[in-house]
Amino acid sequence: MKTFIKERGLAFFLIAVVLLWIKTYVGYVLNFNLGIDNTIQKILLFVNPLSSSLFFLGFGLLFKKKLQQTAIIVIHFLMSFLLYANIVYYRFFNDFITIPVIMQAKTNGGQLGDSAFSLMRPTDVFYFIDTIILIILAIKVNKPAETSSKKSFRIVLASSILVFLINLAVAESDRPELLTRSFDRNYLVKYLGTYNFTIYDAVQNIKSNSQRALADSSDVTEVENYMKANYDVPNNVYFGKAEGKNVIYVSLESLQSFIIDYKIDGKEVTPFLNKLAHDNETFYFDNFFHQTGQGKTSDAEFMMENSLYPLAQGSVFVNKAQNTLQSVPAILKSKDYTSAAFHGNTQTFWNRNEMYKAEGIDKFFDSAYYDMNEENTKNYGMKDKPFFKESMPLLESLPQPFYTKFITLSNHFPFGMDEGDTDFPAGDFGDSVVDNYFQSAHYLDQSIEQFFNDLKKDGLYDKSVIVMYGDHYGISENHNKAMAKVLGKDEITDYDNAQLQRVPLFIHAAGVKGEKVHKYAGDVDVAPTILHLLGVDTKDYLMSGSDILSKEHREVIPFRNGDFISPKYTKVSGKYYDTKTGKELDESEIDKSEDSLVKKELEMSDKIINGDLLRFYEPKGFTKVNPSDYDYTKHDEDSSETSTDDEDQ
Ligand code: GP9
Ligand code: MN
Repeated sequence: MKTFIKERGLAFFLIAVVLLWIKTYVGYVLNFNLGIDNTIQKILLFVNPLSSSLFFLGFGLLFKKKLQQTAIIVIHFLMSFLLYANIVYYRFFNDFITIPVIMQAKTNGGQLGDSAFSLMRPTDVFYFIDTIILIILAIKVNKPAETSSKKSFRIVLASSILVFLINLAVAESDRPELLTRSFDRNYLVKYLGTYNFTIYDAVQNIKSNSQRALADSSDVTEVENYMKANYDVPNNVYFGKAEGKNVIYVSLESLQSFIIDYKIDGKEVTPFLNKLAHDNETFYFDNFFHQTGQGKTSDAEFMMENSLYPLAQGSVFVNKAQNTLQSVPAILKSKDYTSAAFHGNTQTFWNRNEMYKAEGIDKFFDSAYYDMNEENTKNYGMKDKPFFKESMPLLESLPQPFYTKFITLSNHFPFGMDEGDTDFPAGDFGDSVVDNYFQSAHYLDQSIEQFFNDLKKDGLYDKSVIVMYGDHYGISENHNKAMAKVLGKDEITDYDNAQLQRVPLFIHAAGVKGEKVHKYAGDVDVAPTILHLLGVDTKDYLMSGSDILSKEHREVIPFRNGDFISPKYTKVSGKYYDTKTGKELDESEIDKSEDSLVKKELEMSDKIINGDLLRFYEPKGFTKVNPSDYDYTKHDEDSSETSTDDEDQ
């Protein structure tokens, strides 16, 4: 260590590190609204620029003499530039620069350059003053190192990696699966910093671009043949029966089917949904399974809108938003539908602001449109009751027919509601997460009832198809002990766990008689079902799903990890069970055709997504989506609601 400190030129390096570190931290605090909500996050925000400063500037030490100082200055400048570019970008978009954004800026010509200039301020000189200080130091004061400092480089590299690993470990403990789930750029920057985020983003892009680059138009033929052979002829009884109606999707956060008709202290947890499950105006599907992967809510949205499986790793919304898609909102454009998404959270979460553009969603009412005061919000954003209330005028302002989706939030892990939000009794199963779930599910149920009443009041109810689905499980396997008590079982086995992936699906189509449907189905099946009800034939589209109301509906439901469930078999972790009895089956007695089908299903969908094959495919009557036609920045004339964003700066 002594020799390390003694080496000539090292003082210069250390000054550069400290300057960049402190400047970056100040830059974060003054410019980014990262939602820091605990001490760990505060500490991480301060520490994270240190490892990057050490790591990148450390490469300067590989050079000799004057070149070493020049290299350090150049790296220092480039990093300052990256920080500053993010700051300017954030001032308008409330988001961070990603590689796809840079590519998009290229195709958009000089537009970004012009608007970037208008976002710069004279005080921004601050972000380059330290680079200037370094230049002056190099010229006037400091003597350059005689030799390249390979040893120092190694020490610096090792310490920067150590600081980074500690940073990452603490970040992961505060936010598990931070890197693999990659939910929000805000989160990545909050925990790891802008520099690490850029590296992360570049790696993700290289990975996905190489698969895309290797694909060509001939690859689409195999997928097309497979999917067209699997197309299910629509059922005459239902085809077109909801033609011209509005479409309202509701994502029921974390709602699992076991909650339907469940009672706590003799009281129904979800009385309103229970009524829908039993009336003869609503289709209720009691063997419907979520098929989401790491992208959770966003994976469910992706399947609902594209009828393709999500990715095996990471979120398709985050990783493939640059793909060409033929999504339901875009398909409905040919029938003059306007589309809109409603969600009381920031628009960057799950990269929705980018993906929705690729899906051709016209409007995105995100947190900027809602009164996000403390009483109205909990963890990620709006509580469901004020969310639906405040959504009504926005919904009513849309031209009809419309395609809309509402993403609810308050029934999200860890489920605890605020005092006064519910008087429903908590469960008593010795696990606070499970116990709270009943209260927040009850609150969600009441919010849906309120929404239905408002739709009835303004006449939209009779003009709409309402589709509601549980987006994914709410209670993970970590709570199996309490779940066994909830279900009155001795234990939750792998087989039980697969059964617990049932989520409720309701379809209420005004004027169409409904019933309880026991057919097995999954997320990818909803899009063809709804399109057929609306009178749009899906035969020309490349979709993985199978219309649930078709007589030919396929009842084998793949899970994203390759397991599956059908009325016959439940396959979990390589073992087969009889779905009816739960009895484990000997592999030799299994008919493997369902297994092969599941593999093929996932493989074909993955080919489309990883190869971005829809760019080579043109369905009849479909107008290609151009994402740059869409803009979700809230401008004042959009609504009279107050916005907390400073997009007008
Ligand atoms: C956040 C919401 C919840 O916007 O979609 O995300 P989840 O963790 O359920 O995917
Ligand atoms: Mn969710």
